[in-house]
Amino acid sequence: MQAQSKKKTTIIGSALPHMPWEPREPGNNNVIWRSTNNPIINHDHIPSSNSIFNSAVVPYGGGFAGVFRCDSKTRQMQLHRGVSSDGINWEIENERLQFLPDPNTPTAAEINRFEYAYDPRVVWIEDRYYVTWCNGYYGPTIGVGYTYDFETFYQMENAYLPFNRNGVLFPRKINGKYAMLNRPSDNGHTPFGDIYYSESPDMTHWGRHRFVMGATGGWQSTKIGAGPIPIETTEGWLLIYHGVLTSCNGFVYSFGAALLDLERPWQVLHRPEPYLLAPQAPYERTGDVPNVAFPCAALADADTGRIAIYYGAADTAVAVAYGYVDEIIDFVKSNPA
Ligand code: BMA
Repeated sequence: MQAQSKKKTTIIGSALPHMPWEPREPGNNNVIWRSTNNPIINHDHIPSSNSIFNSAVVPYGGGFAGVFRCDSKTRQMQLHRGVSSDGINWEIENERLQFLPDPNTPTAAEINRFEYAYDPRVVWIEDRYYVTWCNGYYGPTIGVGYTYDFETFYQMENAYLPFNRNGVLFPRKINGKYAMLNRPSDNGHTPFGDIYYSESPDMTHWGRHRFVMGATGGWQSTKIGAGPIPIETTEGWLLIYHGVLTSCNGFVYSFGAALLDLERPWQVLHRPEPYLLAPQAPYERTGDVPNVAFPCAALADADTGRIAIYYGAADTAVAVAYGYVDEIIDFVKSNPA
């Protein structure tokens, strides 16, 4: 493995020279490595929070913006907005964000009510930032909304019937349709779960569902779910996803990577057996839910191939890990499933 050097560039996207970054420490031979600032957001970062974890960030303006999962001191699961100049130090609003009904969706007001909201993803598509999240509507399903400015957020129709989690949009239309990975589930802690692909002409009606990949063995033997927005590369969509195993003490959440076909993303090109990161740091092992590393966002610099993965640690705090896209792709390709 190459140390900290720029290799071939494979990300199809924009340069992001100001993204957060720390070089791999000498002697660390892992494909990705943790920030020395972890956890970058602690559980009590805002006065109202019990915990802040599985959260989504994107480049915005000259800096970054995000939608954060902040569980309140009543243990309500909520979304909060935040901004940062460096991607590490965040100003998160103390009050939860409240979606307005999308004025372009005539029926949006009918479902614009708050039950709970968690595990957001955010992506820029065409002209706005779309937010998807696990939305309480008689059980968990995928909420869909958007914002132009991270101040006003509009809520559209839910994408699916309950129960579904981990709705993750692709950053562009595929074959002329919006595309979303998702994970049908149950109303509880779901002892199963495979990743599916769905498409939509209008961000409202979702269909033509395709199986992408399922739970297999080891760290991903119980269930899997898409993590950050897939990263487009010349080798395919780089999908970072979480995998869960069931130990005698409960679920253990790690994350790994796979490559999906660019125009038919339900076709898996490569999927290695080993994980990229398992909960082994103290802040991943200990917290409100021990042994959880749950990625929801990634920043990528197309110029240098650097990637920063944002993940929730032990359902308590937000952490970051770094890597090079080319090394991650080499890892994905050289470890056949
Ligand atoms: C999942 C979701 C995640 C959470 C994980 C571990 O079902 O609720 O938000 O991080 O469980 O508790």
